[in-house]
Amino acid sequence: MKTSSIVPTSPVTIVQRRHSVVFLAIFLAVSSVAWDAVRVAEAKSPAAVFQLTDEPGPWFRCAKGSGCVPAGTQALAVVSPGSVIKFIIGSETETVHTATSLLWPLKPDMSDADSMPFDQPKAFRGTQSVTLTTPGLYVFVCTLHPFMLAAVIVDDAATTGLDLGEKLRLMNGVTFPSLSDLGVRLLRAFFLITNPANYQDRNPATNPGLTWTVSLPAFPVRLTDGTVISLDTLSIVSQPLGGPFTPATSGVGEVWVDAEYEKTAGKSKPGTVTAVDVTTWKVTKKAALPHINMNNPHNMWTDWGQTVIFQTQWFTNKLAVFDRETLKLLRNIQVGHAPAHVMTRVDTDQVHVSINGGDNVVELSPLAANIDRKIPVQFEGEDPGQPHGHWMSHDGQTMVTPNSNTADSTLIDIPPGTIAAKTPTGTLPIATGMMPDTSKYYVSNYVDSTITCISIGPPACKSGSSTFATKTINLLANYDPVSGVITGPVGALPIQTPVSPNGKWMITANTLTATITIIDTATDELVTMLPCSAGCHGVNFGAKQGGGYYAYVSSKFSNDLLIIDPDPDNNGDATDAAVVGRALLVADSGTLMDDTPTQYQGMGGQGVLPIPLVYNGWVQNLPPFWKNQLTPQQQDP
Ligand SMILES: [Cu+2]
Repeated sequence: MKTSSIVPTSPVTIVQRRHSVVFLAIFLAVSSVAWDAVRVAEAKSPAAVFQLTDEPGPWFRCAKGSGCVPAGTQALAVVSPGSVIKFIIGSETETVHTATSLLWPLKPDMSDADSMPFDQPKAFRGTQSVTLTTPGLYVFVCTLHPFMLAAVIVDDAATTGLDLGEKLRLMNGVTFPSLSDLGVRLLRAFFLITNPANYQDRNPATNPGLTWTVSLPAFPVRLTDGTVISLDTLSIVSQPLGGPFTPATSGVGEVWVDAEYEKTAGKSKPGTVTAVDVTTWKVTKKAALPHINMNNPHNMWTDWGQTVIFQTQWFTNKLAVFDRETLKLLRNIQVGHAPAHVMTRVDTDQVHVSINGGDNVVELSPLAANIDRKIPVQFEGEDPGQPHGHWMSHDGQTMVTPNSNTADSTLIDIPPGTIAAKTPTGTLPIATGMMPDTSKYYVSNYVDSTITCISIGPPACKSGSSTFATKTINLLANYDPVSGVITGPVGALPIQTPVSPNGKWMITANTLTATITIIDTATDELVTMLPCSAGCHGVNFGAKQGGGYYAYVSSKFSNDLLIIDPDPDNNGDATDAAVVGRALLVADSGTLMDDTPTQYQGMGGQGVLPIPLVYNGWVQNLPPFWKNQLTPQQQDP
């Protein structure tokens, strides 16, 4: 097959490839015997092999095969109909993943493309293959780590431009024209996410003009109604970026942020844990833990004394524990595949780690010295829930999990470790937030762009003057996916969604729209939206000096931390919420470090942990040193 050696890198080579595909089609038309031989050959040698990695950008690295197309991204393949695509989860990653169809084309009769949807019953190590025949754009995602993306374009050689498909369908069933605002946003997002050269550098020292470019390749693509455009016309060119600025009022303590993609000299795997002093807004500490090759640090919590950082390594099976002051490693304990989030239990100081690649939450003894229990999130015989961002109640009695694999949420009675309730959610539930009185909790549904409100006791989810056991809040209600018209607060692909310590607001980081949405828990309605950075991801609340709270927001494809004041005039109403500061996550000469940053500095913002902990239940346990820095109201929310 002549096509196997041609790798399109520019429109010119695309055309060359097209000619050879046409030639191949003619050749095959005269020989069905040859066609069979080709099918056998394809089955043996896939048109594209995606190697799953722990490396920022090429998480699905198109490793070999005729289809791999270098286009800034290394996660794109262009293949002919009938091609076999292979996914390998092996030596280049330390944990389990999935290769799941996130998006696929529809046939003219509006039915799904052949072989779609494509998924596995649970996260795995090994290989999976899928044969793609229907022309159009396919995007594959890991449902554990949803920034891991691969794209395959199945191109019909008889048409002009690479076929993206007339209409596309998301894994939750939503259908939209490829030529639409949503289609364009998703295309840009793919080339942004999978190519770190497109990330936002907000450091004036390395990006003096503070501009941002997202480059898409100059490939001709065919969209709805046969419209052919060059993909690079969708590029974002030299857009101005906000740089660092400091809030007028200090915070209390420090904020730790997982810069999950930052590379350092002393290890092969990515990720640092970065501390920002919230009175000087400087990076004071950066832990890379090179001696354990810390891999993709994702989420953190601390103990009663605020002395250690519990650090999940999302692309391994381990939880690291290090000293918050000295960065000295205390232990690196095996907990289970793809540990995602960690929180403590206020009554015992035990540590709970969600096992995203499995079926349970691990409970460890104080300071994570030993594993005490594994608490299942599903009933016996059910598919593993693969829980992600759990939340714990103010009294240590209740835990809730968003089960990314089973589109539901589990309410766990912690002392006996039993399931009190399981409630259906939207597609790919990823994080939770809970009211300080344990009356209700919220689940963000990543693919649906919705929030599910779930009552814990009597109905507590508000709709007008009524209360309901559950409620779905649509973060896209004010958005037209075709025209792109926005008529109110909007959030697409929501992630972390904590409730403020005083129970008044829930703040959600939305990764596709780069927006922060705020929901008033008294009405369970959206009240406002604020701009975020690319890949908006993590949120947690810390104390504002003199009273009130700041929400600290991290972003994956940017090197900043946003400081949000949800209620600047302190009247309980969040309609005047504002971005009051932006801190850089890049080390400077005053930063205590255990390794030297080399690449993607401060990038990959995910877990956020303000010290001292100020959530109800945790704040009461603070040592005097921290408690004395809080107002009476902050000490007893
Ligand atoms: Cu993954």
